[in-house]
Amino acid sequence: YVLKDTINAYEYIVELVGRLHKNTLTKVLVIDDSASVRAMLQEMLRIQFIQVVTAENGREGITKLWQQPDIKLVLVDHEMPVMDGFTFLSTVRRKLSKVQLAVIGISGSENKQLSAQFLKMGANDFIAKPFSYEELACRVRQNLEMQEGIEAVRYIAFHDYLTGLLNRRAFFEQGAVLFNQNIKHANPLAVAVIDIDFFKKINDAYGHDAGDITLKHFAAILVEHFGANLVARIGGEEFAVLIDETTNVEARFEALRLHVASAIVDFNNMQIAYTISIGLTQQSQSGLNAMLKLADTNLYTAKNSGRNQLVA
Ligand code: GH3
Ligand code: MG
Ligand code: MG
Ligand code: MG
Ligand code: MG
Repeated sequence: YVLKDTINAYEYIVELVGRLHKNTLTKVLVIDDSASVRAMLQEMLRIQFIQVVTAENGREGITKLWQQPDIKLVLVDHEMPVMDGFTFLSTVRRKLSKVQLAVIGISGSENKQLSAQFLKMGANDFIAKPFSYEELACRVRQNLEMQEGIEAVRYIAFHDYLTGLLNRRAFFEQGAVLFNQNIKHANPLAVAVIDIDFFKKINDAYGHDAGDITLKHFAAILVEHFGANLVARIGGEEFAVLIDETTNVEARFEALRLHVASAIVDFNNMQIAYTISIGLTQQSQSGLNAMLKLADTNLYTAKNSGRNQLVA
């Protein structure tokens, strides 16, 4: 009875925590033609606070996967009617890499080649039946942790630590993708390069920390105005925006400039005022770099014409 009560209490906690964290629970897809295997795997994962989605064959698995892009990991059987594990895997890998989705193959077959085949076809890992609860838990954990680690590294690689904006690398990579998509559909684009005026003087007069706060302050204003677009910190006090529409763009950047010019940064009893210069172009070019060059030329003109202005 003591054991039973303990199990009941544990189950209750699992249920409760599961319900509380419904939205943040890691989602795993289990694909197996056997209802009892699905039920067993579901139970084993559920007590690890994992949200389980199930499918009876590869085809159903594919459908669920495309419908639920928040699925982080798939446990897939080998032999199944309609679509087997290998076909499922090769279909998935045409769209999602090992880094984007972890797939663990499972099979009870005597054929020892299966594990190697699964791995060669792009599985992240393989579990042979019969397996212990411990082994399943460890392998699932390990693969999920690896995904999380890669995700964290990717975030760091593409974001600026100080402002949280996209960094220069992300701007050029994501910008090129956006640029090519829009060129294909003949959509007009706008590119702006924004530079804080006399930023060196802010550092000199108020200190480097105040300079950092000013950069964060500007980044927040920039997101307020252009958060729906591709916004990045591409240099020390230089920012870039790529917009895939051209209505009112000049007026919107002018509003940004005026907002900054009338704002005050409050830091350690210092009131810091600053301005920005903006180089904007809406002239279609063969590539993102060419557009940036035009925007840069306009920025240079803005700087040489007295700063705190927009040149388009
Ligand atoms: P201009 O109006 O011509 O742009 O003048 P400026 O002083 O803004 O330009 P300059 O290129 O001479 O100086 C930029 C300064 O920005 C130099 C550098 O020390 C500072 N800077 C670059 N990155 C950071 C940062 O992350 N934090 C702080 N506090 N300063 C930075
Ligand atoms: Mg099977
Ligand atoms: Mg500057
Ligand atoms: Mg400069
Ligand atoms: Mg600069």
